[in-house]
Amino acid sequence: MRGFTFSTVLAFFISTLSVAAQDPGVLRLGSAETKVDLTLQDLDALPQSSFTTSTIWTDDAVEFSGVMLAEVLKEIDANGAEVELVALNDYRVKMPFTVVSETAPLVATRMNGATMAVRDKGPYWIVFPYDSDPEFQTEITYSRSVWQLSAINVLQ
Ligand SMILES: Nc1nc2c(c(=O)[nH]1)N[C@H]1C(S)=C(S)[C@@H](COP(=O)(O)O)O[C@H]1N2
Ligand SMILES: [Mo]
Repeated sequence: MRGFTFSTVLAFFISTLSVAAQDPGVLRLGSAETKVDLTLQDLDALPQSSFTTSTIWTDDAVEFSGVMLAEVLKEIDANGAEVELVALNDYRVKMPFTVVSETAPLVATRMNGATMAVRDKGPYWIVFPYDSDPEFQTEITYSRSVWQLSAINVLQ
């Protein structure tokens, strides 16, 4: 009887967990027309970019590498007024499409060549080349620097 109760409770917890948790390695890309799930393998297959910059989150300058947000958005032919960035903890911020350029921001998949654990702001992190422009050293840009990125939504 006791064994039955324990395994029943265990099975319940396991099924609850698998429903509740989104795989942190999956980046959901969505617009009104399309939804695409991108894995690290998918992101690695897109054109890669990198830059080295200091940040308010790190002691030293670091090299970020990954895929420019502009390149990721091309995957769904995205065009809209705003891009909404969503984190694993449901932190979300909207920014105008005009912020997205060929040089920023980057959907970073690696810091100093290594993938990032969720506890290290990974696996995906929206970063800007902060050192390259005073405009990137502002509260608004910091608020758009979403770590533990889980979804990108294109809004009309
Ligand atoms: N995932 C996630 N990213 C986030 C946030 C957050 O709460 N969760 N806060 C944003 C805001 S509002 C700012 S100003 C910067 C700076 O965060 P920190 O100074 O708390 O490290 O991170 C941004 N990125
Ligand atoms: Mo902020």
